[in-house]
Amino acid sequence: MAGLSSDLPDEGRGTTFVPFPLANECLHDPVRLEEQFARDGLLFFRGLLDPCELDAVSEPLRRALEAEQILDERGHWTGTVPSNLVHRRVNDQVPCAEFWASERMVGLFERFLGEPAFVYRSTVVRSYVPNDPVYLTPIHQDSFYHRMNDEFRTVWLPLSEASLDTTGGIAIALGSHRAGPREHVPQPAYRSILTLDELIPLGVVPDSVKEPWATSAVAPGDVLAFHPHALHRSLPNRSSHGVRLSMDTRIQPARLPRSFSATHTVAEIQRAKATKF
Ligand SMILES: O=C(O)CCC(=O)C(=O)O
Repeated sequence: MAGLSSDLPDEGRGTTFVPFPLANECLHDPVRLEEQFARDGLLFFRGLLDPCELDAVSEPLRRALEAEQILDERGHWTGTVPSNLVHRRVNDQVPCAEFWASERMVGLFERFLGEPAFVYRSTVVRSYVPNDPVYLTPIHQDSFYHRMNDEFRTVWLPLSEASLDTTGGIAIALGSHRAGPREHVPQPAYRSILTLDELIPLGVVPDSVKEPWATSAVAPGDVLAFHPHALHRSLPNRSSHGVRLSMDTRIQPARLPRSFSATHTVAEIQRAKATKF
């Protein structure tokens, strides 16, 4: 029977992190790209996008956060902690689908998969304020939540600067995908960022992770892609006034069948869940 983990959100204190291996040099070499991905379960590209290309999503995001009084006009945190309702309203105001459909992103996705890609509609836009660890994601594998196939990749883009000592970011256990699916158990110290019910997220017990944790300071323009079985988690925001902004979606070969979460936005998925009960 699955155990119940009552750990407080693991703040990563005491954990030693290695940097994400850089994949920039492999971008135009499909064989090396595939080798690196098979070894690490992730591809990290520094400065791959021009930060201006991200304005199409980061400007509406910042405006939505200002309207919700989470950010002030200087882009600093106001001290207001967003509820999951606010997270959802903000998520809805960012034109993610249009951004992913841009020629630049479509070209990148094809390079990552080596074939035409389908982009999941369920993009998650994250705005993590200081000292609010309950909405961070516990250690998990995306394959646990998106089960149609194991051929998808998560694509994660920072929309603000983030690092271990400032606004946090994301950590991935290097090579952890190679051990396949892991047991996920309830993580009662966490809450899901976008669901409106009291659903307790499921995650992997920290002590069971033996692979080295990797993270790097990130900035808009960097691109991270990772394997469905790669163990990963949010890192807490330790800054005084910075809000960590990022967005993530999944891509899969266009030829494969598509799950409900692939073909629906987060808001649509939540509405569908609400009408079932
Ligand atoms: O951005 C984060 O903190 C976590 C992202 C995540 O869990 C995911 O993309 O699956």
